[in-house]
Amino acid sequence: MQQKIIHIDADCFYAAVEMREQPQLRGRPMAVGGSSERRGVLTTCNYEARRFGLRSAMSSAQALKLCPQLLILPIRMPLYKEVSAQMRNIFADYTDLIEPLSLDEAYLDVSQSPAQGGSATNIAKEIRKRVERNCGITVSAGVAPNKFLAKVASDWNKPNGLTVIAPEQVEDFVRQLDVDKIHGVGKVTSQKLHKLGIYNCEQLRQVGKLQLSKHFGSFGQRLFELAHGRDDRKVINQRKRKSLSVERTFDQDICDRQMCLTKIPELMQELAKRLQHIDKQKIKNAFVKVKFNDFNSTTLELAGTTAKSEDYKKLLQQALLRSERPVRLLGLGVRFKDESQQQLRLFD
Ligand code: TTP
Ligand code: MG
Repeated sequence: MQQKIIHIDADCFYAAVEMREQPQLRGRPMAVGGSSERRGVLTTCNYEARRFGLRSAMSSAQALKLCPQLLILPIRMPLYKEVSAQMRNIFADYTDLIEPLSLDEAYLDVSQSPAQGGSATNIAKEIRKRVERNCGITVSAGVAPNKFLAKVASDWNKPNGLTVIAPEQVEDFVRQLDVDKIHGVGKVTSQKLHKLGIYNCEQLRQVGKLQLSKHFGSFGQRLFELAHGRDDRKVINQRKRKSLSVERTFDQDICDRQMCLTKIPELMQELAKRLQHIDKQKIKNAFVKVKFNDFNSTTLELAGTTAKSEDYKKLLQQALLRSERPVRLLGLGVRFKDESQQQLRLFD
């Protein structure tokens, strides 16, 4: 059966999260990394900085030489992990088949997804919109019949781009594709290919499987397949979704406990929307999550409920007693019954 794969990759991820936190950084070259005094390197930089030739893994000292006005911010992993989890939460609304490659990158197999009338392109559009609205960063997406092409596609119109390679476009797309765009073709292979006069996939095809194997071993065979746009790797299944939650990170941390409680109705509304297609019988319990401004978080659960407003109020009141610190994030969610366990019980 025809696969529909979406590959998502956030744009200058760590830098984008920092720009979201401090909007005054937008429009000027900035990076995230270690300081030049300590022989640090850039983890990434925004697109303004890339115009100066700056790249991930470049030493901070070298970067400052190329771009003296560069601002280098320290790395804040907990923050990036939080945004990554929020992104995955959005992906999980469309499919259980999600394969994360890193914090900011994932493959989604939406072949069976009923969302958007089954249109992978419209699912990708909706995901891009929702990530931008909820996480304050942009992601680029590629839609294609397999993993290889979806990844090439997400990179095609970066930043903030969407590229779709429909099955009938694969042939034309792949013929003109630069061999350097193939994942796994690094500097060495690329130079070797260029020496053989091979720059694009059309030329790669003409060389033939046998010659390619001779020069590149088993990778040569793979190159031949990819040059035809063929890739049968599956998206490696993530565990089945065990919970669904909505959460809000506040622009300003909230000190007032009463004020936190007033946030419940709007979160409830969002939760209800997300739960509309889900059988309420599957819900096992309700939980709240509170993250304090020191990034410590706590969750509190209530079993045997269908997630009512009063339940969340009670849970939240209790959870808020666990720290005196201002509140950074609030979440409401439900956990689902384990269906495999239910199945087993039937046979007991
Ligand atoms: P990438 O997706 O490779 O890069 P990016 O998101 O910063 O930029 P692009 O728009 O080109 O996708 O990596 C994701 C994050 O991983 C990146 O923001 C920082 C981190 N990272 C490192 O820490 N070291 C590295 O060498 C690279 C490449 C990334
Ligand atoms: Mg990225």
